[in-house]
Order: sequence, then structure tokens, then C-alpha cells
Amino acid sequence: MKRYLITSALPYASGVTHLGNVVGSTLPADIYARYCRLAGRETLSICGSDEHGVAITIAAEKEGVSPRVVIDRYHEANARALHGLDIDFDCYDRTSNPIHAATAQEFFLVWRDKGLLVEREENQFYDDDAKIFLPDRYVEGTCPNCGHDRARGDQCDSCGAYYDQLDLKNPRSLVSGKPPVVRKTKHWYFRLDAFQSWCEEYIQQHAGSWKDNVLQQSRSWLTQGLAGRSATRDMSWGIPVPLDGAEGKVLYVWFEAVLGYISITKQWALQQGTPDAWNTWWRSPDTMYTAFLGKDNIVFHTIIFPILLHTREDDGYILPENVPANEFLNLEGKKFSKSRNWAIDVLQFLNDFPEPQHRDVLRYVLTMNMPETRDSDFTWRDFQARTNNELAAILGNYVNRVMQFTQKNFNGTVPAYDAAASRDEHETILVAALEKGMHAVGASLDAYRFRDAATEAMNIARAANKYFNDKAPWKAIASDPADCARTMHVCIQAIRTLSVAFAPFCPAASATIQRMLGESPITGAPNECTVGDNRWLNGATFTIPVGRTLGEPTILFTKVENDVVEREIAKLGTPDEQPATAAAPAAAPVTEEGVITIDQFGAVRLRTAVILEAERVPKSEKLLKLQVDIGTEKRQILAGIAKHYAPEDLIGKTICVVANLKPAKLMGMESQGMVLAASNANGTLTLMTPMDPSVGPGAEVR
Ligand code: B3M
Ligand code: ZN
Repeated sequence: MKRYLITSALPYASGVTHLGNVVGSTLPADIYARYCRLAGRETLSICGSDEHGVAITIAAEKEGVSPRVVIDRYHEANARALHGLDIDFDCYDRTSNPIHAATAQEFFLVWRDKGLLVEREENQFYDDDAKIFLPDRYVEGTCPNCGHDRARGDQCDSCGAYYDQLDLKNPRSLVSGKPPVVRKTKHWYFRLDAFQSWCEEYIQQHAGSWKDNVLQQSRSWLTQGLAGRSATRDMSWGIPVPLDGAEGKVLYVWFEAVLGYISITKQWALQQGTPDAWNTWWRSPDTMYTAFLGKDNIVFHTIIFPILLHTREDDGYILPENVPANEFLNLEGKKFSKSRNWAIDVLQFLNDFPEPQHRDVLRYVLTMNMPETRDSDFTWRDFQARTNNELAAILGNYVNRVMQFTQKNFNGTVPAYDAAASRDEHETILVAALEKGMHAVGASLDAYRFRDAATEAMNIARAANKYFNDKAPWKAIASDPADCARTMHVCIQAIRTLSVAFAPFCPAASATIQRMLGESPITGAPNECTVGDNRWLNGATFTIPVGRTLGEPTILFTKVENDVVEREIAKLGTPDEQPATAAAPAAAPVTEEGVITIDQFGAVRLRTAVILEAERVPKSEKLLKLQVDIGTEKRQILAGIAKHYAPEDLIGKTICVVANLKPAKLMGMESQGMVLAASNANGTLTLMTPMDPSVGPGAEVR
């Protein structure tokens, strides 16, 4: 039987993980792991702290403390932050663990024995004051490629060019501030070049299943040709090189951090009391290994790590089956930047939004904006809109209406119904939507399409809302009690389906729903599920028994108010940064041709809507005042269509509206959106309507 091994890039223990890190790797890894467990798969998810390298030593030097102080603080902080978002791994350990050093040194000696390491004397910058050789990130100078005057020792932040630190012009040490001298030093180079054709074939084998962004970056590295790369550094902090004559040298962090996935699995096995169990994950052909990470780590996971594993394939080590790397998340239209205080740390979020529902909201909003194929944007307005118009108004509202109605009219118990009677059309449509929906969520997750998966889960909730509205139990309770009982029985089963479908995205809400249904919550967390018990496959079956007493109706999500949005936006940026105003978050400028980016278009929320009421506006020839249902709520919209439509002709019509427009005052009345209409050359307006009006209100128009 296949087993599913899932890793997430190891956050550096040099700072608190922020939303950009979470949406890049740890969140998708947790969503996918929860889904795999709920689908009855044997699953192991691994992560932990990356505790070596210059990211750590620079942080320590800035504070004037030892690297150990820094990693102890941030290892604990990041573990707490991730757990606070219900991002829970089977094992979250750390690369300062001795078991990791032993693992990395073992691999290093195998590379030496296989002749894959070449000793090389090389010139390197040396700081004569500090008496240390300077790693790349400790040197700054003028980029040899573009002249950027604060280029780092290995890569230019401005033009992205890679080069040798000795090629930097006007170099200066970031330790003493003085120009460095050049001294000879010895390092061991790993012969990546020896694996050029192997790697080309490995990448090509996965061309059909890996994401384009991953293939492109990997292929561009291979096109440049793999070259030997130094696997050691002159540093005091790190894993000592296990060779005579290598005093003062450590393994280069990227040649050991990726081996952390293996050593943390060994730690997991020890914690389970089965120390050899790690082998069944890393040295068995039955393992399907998926590595989650952000785009800046792609080649370390599609080229370097596979090569390092390939050197041990004779020992049975497996290779990554998929590396579904995400792109970057921006914040209010700008790049995350700790130095400019343009970031949202997870711990800060959890402090400002302390309730369980809030971690679900963040998980859902990050998922719906996941940078799966291109950079995306997090805005507090979108956070508010998705909380209010989707989680609260669709999912939460449905669960609450059903639970309240059952509480009031069936004494809070699951109503009996005549199971022998055939399903009516509404029930047939809903049951199909539940089954198709669960399959669609699962298929999207298996394809690492997280936005689509969460959208499909919300569509299940839309279908359930439509069933409840169409069946109108509040009328049937008097006119046809038997039909009403059946309706509520079906609605309660649909609530259970929603608890399964949303478990990977919103585990807290899923658990609350399950408790309301009298079930003990299972949301796909580690050690919760039984291998072979495919709860996902059974997600749409009716299992809540007749007569069961239901729990108290609980509000799953409360609305986010404008003042909260304004509060959070005001926190962003350093004093000299004008935070994007709450009303109009900074968007990328539209180019002179009026061409916009897909992300800019994505900020516009278009929805179908049904016109419930229409009336003329006194003293206006142009305006009609419409009351419309946008699926999640009623809206009042003032539309300049009075010259083109009689109000009475519009009732019941399905149109398209802009649902996230800032409300505006017209003729003293509030307009909460905009209707879409086409106007031809002679100025005639015609309302945009869906080809199939039965699509109903609230459907997302894209
Ligand atoms: N510590 C994360 C980063 O580059 C890096 C990942 C290591 S995964 C082995 O931000
Ligand atoms: Zn440059």
C-alpha cells in the first residue's frame, strides 16, 4: 500500500514565521496532509527549524547573542506559531539536534567515499580585523553585472545575477566594515556536474505532473549547466566537516538542511519507540514523497536534494515525486519586508485575532489567495470580504439556520423520515452536489490546486443553502410536516459533509460542527485517523442517525468590521511609509495602455444576483433602486437603467454585479454594489445576465 510522505521547507530559526512563509509551504503541506489522512492514507508530515547558516549567525550578531540563543527562541516561537494556526506535523524538530549532524556527516562521508567531493584551494575574502573568512552574505559591494551598490556576495538583489564573491567591485566586510583581503582557503566541492544528464532525465520524468513554475526554474538551472559547488564553509556555527584537516569548517547549510527531512523522520521514529521506522518512509519504493516549499527554494529541492538522495539510491533512498512550490505572497500590493515593517507575523495575528475561528479564517483566506502559479496578494479588505461573505454568510449561516430550525421545530433531534419514499428533484440535486463536491475537492487537492479545492468546498455550502431556500422548511412545517422532516434530515447530513470537506482548510470549524452533530471530531490532524478508513470517500453518505440529539447551535464565524480592517492596515509600514488607506489598498498601477494584471482583475469580486424588488427613484430619470440577493446577503443597488427598463420587468431576473465595491451614497441612498450592463454605440443599455439563469444568486463570475 502506498504511503504519503509530506515535508515542508524548514523555516529558519532566525525570526518569527510570517504569512508569506505559511502560505508558501507549511499551510499547503498541512492541508494536503489532513486530506490524505481523512482519505485513509498512511501519512507522515515532517517539518522543523533550519538552524544553521548565515541567516542564523547574522541574526545573532545583530543582537550580540550566541546563535544558540537565537535558535532556541525562534524554534519555540515558530513551533507555537504554526500550532496556533492548527498547522501540525507528525514531527516538528530541529537541525541542531545531534541526530541531524550524524545524518549529514554520514551522507558527507559517503560522498567522499564515492569520489564526489573534490578538495580545492581557493581564494576567498578574509576580514583581517575579525579574523574570519567571509561567507557570501557577509560581503557587500557593487554588482559586477548591473552596478547595484549594495549587492551581496553571491547574488545581486537588484538584477538577480549570481557570481563569485571575488567578482564584486568595491567589496566591504559587513563585520568590520572594511575592505576584506583575499586569502587562500580549502573547501570540498560537490561534483554536481557529474549528475547533469541524470538530473535532466529526473526532471523530464516529472514534466507531466510538476507545476510549470517549478519546471521552468529547474530547467533554467540545468540549461546553465551544473557546476561543482562548495559543500563546506569557513564558519564556527554549523555541522563540523567530518574530515582531518577540516578544523573550523562546517557543511554548507544547503547541503545539510534538506537532509533535515530525513533526520527529523528519524527523530519521529525514536519518539514512536520504533527507531528503525524511518526506513519505511525514506528507503521504500512504496513511499510517495511530496515536498512543499516557496519558489526561492525550488532548485534546492528539484536538483540539489534529489542528487544528494540519488547518491544513496543504492541504499534504497527515494526521490521527491512532486515539488509543488508556491510563488510569493505580497501584502496590500507590496512585498513582505520585515525591515519596513511590511509583514504580518503569525504570532502577531494570533494575538490580534485570538479565537479559534480566526485561525480558520486566516487559513481559508490564505488558501483562496494561495500563490500557486504566480505571486498573489493578501489584503485586509479581502480578509473581511471572505470572512463576511463566504465563511460567515454561506457556510456559517447555513449551519446555523439548519441547527436553529431543528432545535425549534424538532426538539434538536435528527428528524425521522420515510426512507422508502423517493427523493424529490431538489434532494437529488443536492445529493449529487455533495458527492460531486467531495470528489472535486479531493481531486483538486491531489493536483495541489488548493484555491480550486477550497472553492469547491464552498460550492458545496452554496448548494446546501440553495436546497434549504428552495425547500423552504419554514413553510413546509405547516403545509407538509413529513416533507419538512425529510428536508431537515437531509440538511443535517449535508452539514456533516461540509465538516469533512472543510476539515483540511478550517479544522476548528469542522471540529465545532462535528461536535454539534454529536460526533467526536476528526479533522485529519496527526494520529487521529485510521489507515484504510476513507472518511473522504464516505463524506457524502448519510450517517447521522435519526433521533440523535444535536448539540447547541454555535455561530461559526462572526463578521469582520471596518474598524478592524482599518486597525490592521494602520499597523503596516514604518513611520515614513504611508500605509495603504483602508478604502483603497495600494494596487499596482494600471499600465498606460489600460492593461491590468490578472491579480488586479482578481481583486474585483463579480457575483450573480437575483432582483427581488425594483422601484423608481423620485426626482431621478436615470436611477432605479434595486433590492438584490447576491446569494450570501441582500443588497441595495442604485442602477442608472431607468430609461432602459421598467421596474416591474426586472423582478426575478438574474444579473451580474460587482460585490466588493465600496458602498456609495446616491441621492441620499446607499448603493452597495454595481450592476453590469453593456451599452452600445447609440447608448442603449442591456443588463449582463448568465446564459443559464438557473445558476441562481451568489455564483462567482470569473
Ligand atoms: N530554511 C527556508 C528559506 O529559505 C529554508 C528552507 C530549508 S528547507 C530544507 O526561507
Ligand atoms: Zn545586479
